[in-house]
Amino acid sequence: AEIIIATKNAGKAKEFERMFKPLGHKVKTLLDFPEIADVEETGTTFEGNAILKAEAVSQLLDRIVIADDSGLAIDALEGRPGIYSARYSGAEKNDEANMDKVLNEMQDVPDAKRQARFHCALAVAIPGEQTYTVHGICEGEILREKQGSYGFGYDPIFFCTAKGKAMAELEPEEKSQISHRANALRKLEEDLATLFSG
Ligand code: ITT
Repeated sequence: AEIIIATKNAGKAKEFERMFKPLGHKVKTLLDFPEIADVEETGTTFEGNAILKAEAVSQLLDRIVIADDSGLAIDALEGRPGIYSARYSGAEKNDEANMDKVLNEMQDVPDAKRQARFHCALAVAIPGEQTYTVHGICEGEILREKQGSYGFGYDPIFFCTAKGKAMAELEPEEKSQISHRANALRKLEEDLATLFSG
């Protein structure tokens, strides 16, 4: 079936397409619905923001909609950038500037204290039913410089423990095995088979 993901982030969109394909689903995102305005992310948690995005778009389209709210939490920065990951460096969404800000803030943090993790909350909004969420994480460390060119966002400065490489050095299919997004989606697989059967 066709699954709608309430995201305007092209990097997320590509990953969802890749992950849903083997499950037999096609993905549409807000990049396919340019008339739908940005939803204000006024929540205080990944879950809260994912619910806001999923419900807003589900109401507009009267369809089942999944939203992804995600980000990077760095221990030495008390969990920042966290829910502010997309705009950490300022008003504009700018991956390079965001990474530069993190590298700068992490400059004096020793190797032993560079632990971080990606979070992904997925919200499923179903017309007439209660919205629910699942959550996935991916553990790693903040590198001292950018490495690799795959992926998006903070991938070049994130050393992925599970793979022993920078996230941006992983081929897309490798990232889709171990990412926070993949770990969250795995928890939805059975539900999706039921929700979108036929
Ligand atoms: P939508 O709300 O339209 O989905 P967004 O980019 O604004 O797009 P978020 O508010 O969830 O989405 O912010 C997520 C940010 O966290 C994203 O912009 C990246 O900077 C970072 N991020 C999330 N997942 C990531 C990943 O797999 N790799 C690298 N960075 C990631």
